[in-house]
Amino acid sequence: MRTPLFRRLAATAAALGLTSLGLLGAGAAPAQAAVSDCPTGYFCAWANTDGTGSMFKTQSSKATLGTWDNKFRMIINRTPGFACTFDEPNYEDAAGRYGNDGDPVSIASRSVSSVKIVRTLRECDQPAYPYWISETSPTAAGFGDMNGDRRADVLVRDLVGRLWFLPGDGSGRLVGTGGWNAFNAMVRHGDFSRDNREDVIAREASTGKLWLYPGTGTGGLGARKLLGSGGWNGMNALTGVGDMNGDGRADLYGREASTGKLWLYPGTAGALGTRVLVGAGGWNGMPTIIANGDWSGDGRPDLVAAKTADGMLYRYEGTGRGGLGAGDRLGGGDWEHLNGAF
Ligand SMILES: [Ca+2]
Ligand SMILES: [Ca+2]
Ligand SMILES: [Ca+2]
Ligand SMILES: [Ca+2]
Repeated sequence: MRTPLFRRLAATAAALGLTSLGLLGAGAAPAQAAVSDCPTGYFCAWANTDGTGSMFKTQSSKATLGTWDNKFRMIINRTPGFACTFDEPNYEDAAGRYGNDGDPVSIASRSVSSVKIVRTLRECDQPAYPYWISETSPTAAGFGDMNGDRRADVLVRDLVGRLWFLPGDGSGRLVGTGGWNAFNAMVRHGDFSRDNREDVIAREASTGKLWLYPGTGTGGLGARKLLGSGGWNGMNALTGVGDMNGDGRADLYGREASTGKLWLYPGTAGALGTRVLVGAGGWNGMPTIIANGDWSGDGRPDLVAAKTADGMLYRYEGTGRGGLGAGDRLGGGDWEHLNGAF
């Protein structure tokens, strides 16, 4: 026979040496309540605040609640993410947001009519990805265009390690279902597999390995290929810059944390060749290094960096042979307060 939730709580409290039920929290639902009744991965609800009677449960969002309409009085969220309740059907009129901390709670609203089950909190009332709009480029090979529609695209990783492709029309598409939080550096801007499609390079935090994720040409990424077998955690900046040495293959710049040296890793046939020293030192004084294509208009990609010492932004013109010219001050100031720009 099912033991009423509150009685079970009282028994638990007694076992823990809590002599007063008041210690369980007046008004709030007691901790450790019907956890065992609600399966892992589910959102559950009861029509009363003592956890007795039948239990509602779901693993996915429900736009309407049928016989449970306006009946929720106590809930527990055991999904991997968040549960959002709404006072109207179809996720209208937000009522509450609940994390998965393991405790059942009595809820304030007595008129819940829909419930959304999501991975990140922002999805209670927004898409999982930010809003991104870009204009059509006048040239065919628009910078940062992963799907060949001449609009610059954005890839974003969310808090739970999913990867989203934002094509520049305000929409978003899931291109990585999870696991992307295993990477502590992700680099774009370059076709490393040489199929005219922009790729992604990612560094695995636990191993220091460098992986190539070839772009599919539609915003997604294909099966990965090992580019570097280890040691890449010794770099405190990795920047995809396009073709710096003029051989038609995209290259990578890496800044060595221990020396402040800047290295060019030339792209070869789907791999990286022997590195070449580009900057003998001092690059650790540049908290922000931006590879944004050709700034000077000579068709060769350049590098832009901010110096901590004076807070100014400098353009380092690509020589076309892998090297960089002397820095030209672009003007502006206060860049020393930033440690990243993309
Ligand atoms: Ca595009
Ligand atoms: Ca490619
Ligand atoms: Ca190259
Ligand atoms: Ca240039």
